Amino acid sequence: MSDLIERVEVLVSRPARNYVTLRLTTRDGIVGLGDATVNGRELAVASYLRDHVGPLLIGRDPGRIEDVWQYLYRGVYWRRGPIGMAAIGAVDVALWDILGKRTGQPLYALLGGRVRDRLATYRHALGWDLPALLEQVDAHREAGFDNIRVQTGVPGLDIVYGISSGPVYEPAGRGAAPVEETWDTDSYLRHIPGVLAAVREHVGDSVGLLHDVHHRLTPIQAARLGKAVEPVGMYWLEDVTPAEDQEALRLVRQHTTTPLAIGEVFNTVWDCQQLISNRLIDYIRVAVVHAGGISHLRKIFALAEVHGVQAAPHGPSDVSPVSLAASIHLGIATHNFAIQEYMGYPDLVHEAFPHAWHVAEGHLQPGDEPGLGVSIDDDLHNPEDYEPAYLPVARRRDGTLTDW
Ligand code: KDG
Ligand code: MG
Repeated sequence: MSDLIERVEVLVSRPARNYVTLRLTTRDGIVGLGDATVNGRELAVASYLRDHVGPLLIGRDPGRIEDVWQYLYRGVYWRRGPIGMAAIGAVDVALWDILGKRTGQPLYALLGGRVRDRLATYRHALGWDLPALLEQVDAHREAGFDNIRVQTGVPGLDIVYGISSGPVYEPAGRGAAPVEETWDTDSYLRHIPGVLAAVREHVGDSVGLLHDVHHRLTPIQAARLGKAVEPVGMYWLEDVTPAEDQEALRLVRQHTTTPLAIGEVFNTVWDCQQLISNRLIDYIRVAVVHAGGISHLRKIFALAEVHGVQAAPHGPSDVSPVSLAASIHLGIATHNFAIQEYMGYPDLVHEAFPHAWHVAEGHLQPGDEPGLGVSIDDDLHNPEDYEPAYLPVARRRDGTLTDW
């Protein structure tokens, strides 16, 4: 049969930053793309795809998307986890891309069609101090964005999550080992409510303000923060506690009405089943790339819909334009999809992955090309460019390791 999968390629490349991209080609020349980037563990997922998954795909029917998902998930016995689920996710997205191209339809049409005219997004504003932060907030407002994530420096700390010396933030540092940062929760908790209140005062009521705590607080500290910022009227506080302790959020919830978002490090519906079904969160942040692709995200979002939880996927620069495309198509076709993070990319990344998705009037649009609407410029995906790059680690002032 001419439509079976004939070629499986795993591209590890560095157009400005590391990405792992899966390219499947059918015998009749249809190409499907998937993103398998796991920041700081790129070669592990590349090997998983090349050595264990790729050989199983040759000669398979790309139209059996759900069956391939189940085969790669149930057939492996060692289930879940970021590496395996990113690999499965990449295959799943590539198969949806092939289906779109074979039928000549943009992916959102195959996912049920538009439920909204445009997709809300949020951008990042970062500044060491309040004037620098407000400058970036104003720039996003002027560019038409209504929802802004605000991250700022903490007095006494040299490096803080979400902040960089330049305007573009890249969490992964180049080099053979992670950068070590010092973290001080008390200083952070003393400082951040005042910053968020000052930003609210500056922008007025109509702007959605988001803040990422990056897993750093104990449940009672998170509860205190949630209460302290209630007058600010946050869109959400993200990742207030370490993500694997689902019960922690029950305690936070009992103390505050500030909306809670979590889930960028979750890989399956089973990682967030309790959080969703017990209504302990307001937004689920799972990403196409890290939680098993479009097929699995649809299941997570369906569970969330039943429980009044909204979808708000992760979208930093390490989620490639391929995954972002998948998320935007899903978002335009999913009723309980609230907002898509869009951190933005260096120019070279846009050139390396030419894409139909785009920003229009402060919102995201998927474009109308068949499938994902993303291609690859092979000249910008040179395997020799790959360089080890790790996410930082953090230690408290006494030297104990803490969540980064
Ligand atoms: O690879 C890790 C980053 O993607 C993460 O630190 C970004 O927390 C993040 C966010 O919300 O975008
Ligand atoms: Mg985050």
